[in-house]
Amino acid sequence: MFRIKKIRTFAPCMDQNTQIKILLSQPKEIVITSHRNPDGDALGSSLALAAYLRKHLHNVSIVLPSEYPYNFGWMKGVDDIIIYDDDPSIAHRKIKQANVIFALDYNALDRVDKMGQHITLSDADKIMIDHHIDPEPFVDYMISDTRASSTCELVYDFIVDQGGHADIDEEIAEYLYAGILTDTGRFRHNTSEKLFRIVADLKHIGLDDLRVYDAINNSQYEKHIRLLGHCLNNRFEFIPEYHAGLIYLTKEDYKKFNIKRGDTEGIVNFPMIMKDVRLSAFITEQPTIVKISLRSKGDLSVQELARKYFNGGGHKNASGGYSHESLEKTIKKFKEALPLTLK
Ligand SMILES: [Mn+2]
Repeated sequence: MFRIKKIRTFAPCMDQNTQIKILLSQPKEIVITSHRNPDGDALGSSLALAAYLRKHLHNVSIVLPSEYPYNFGWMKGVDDIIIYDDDPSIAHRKIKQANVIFALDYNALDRVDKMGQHITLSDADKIMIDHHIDPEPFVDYMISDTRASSTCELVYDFIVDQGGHADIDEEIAEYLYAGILTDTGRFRHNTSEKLFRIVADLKHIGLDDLRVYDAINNSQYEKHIRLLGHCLNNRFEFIPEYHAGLIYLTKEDYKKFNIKRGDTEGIVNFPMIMKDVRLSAFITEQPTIVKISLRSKGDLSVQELARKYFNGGGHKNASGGYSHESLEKTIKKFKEALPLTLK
């Protein structure tokens, strides 16, 4: 799947940013891609980068593998995103025509499903901007930093490195903030001094942060509140000896509450509001797999737990994975892994 990098005509000593700058110095056909089940960071980084590149007269399309959650429908330009699941032929054509393809907020082609094969076959120059561990080298240029809170933070850096700080307007600031806000769990993990300086700069530019917060978070419907109540009252387990909280959802729950993509966003964080909880898991029975989301407080890392036991990974305080076993077995496995994680 990995291909040999094209032989470049640029001087070998030229740094990556300068090479990308030269690449983008003429208007190009650009496709921005991000991962399946796009979240605030995938959407925010894609829309921000698209808006920036359009200011430099590039023809930009955003192509995502699957639909975005309802609470991002307010974002300007989100309706113009091409969804591979809905329009595979248009998505394919756009990828085929592209001179430059950006891969945002994902580190491996299996995160974009069938779109991956089109990206592999494309001759376009490929640029990854991402913050997940162990990126696969399917791109020509890799901007990968696992210390970053979000891909939006890295897109901010990218625009600045390209000399485009003056291009960051209120709209771009809003997109970037949406990704930063969601990927840090509303500034509860992966924050840094640098990140707060970026946010301060976005505010200086004219960001209406409270409007973005409301649009994303205070936008739930009655069924979400009922579902949350069900999770906390009937599906929550506290494991005091390991300071762990667990919420799970069965296939029947999905049917009963008519749970759609994005409806369970943030539920993993609720056990964390308990004083005695240091680690939280949200385990859901999906059609073919069982998904697990993990959160932790402070120095306690859930990255290893996700990687070792659940084919996943992520960040110190926010990771995730999946299992091909039953819901019951996955819950059992999680509980058995706790003493090994917390030792
Ligand atoms: Mn992200």
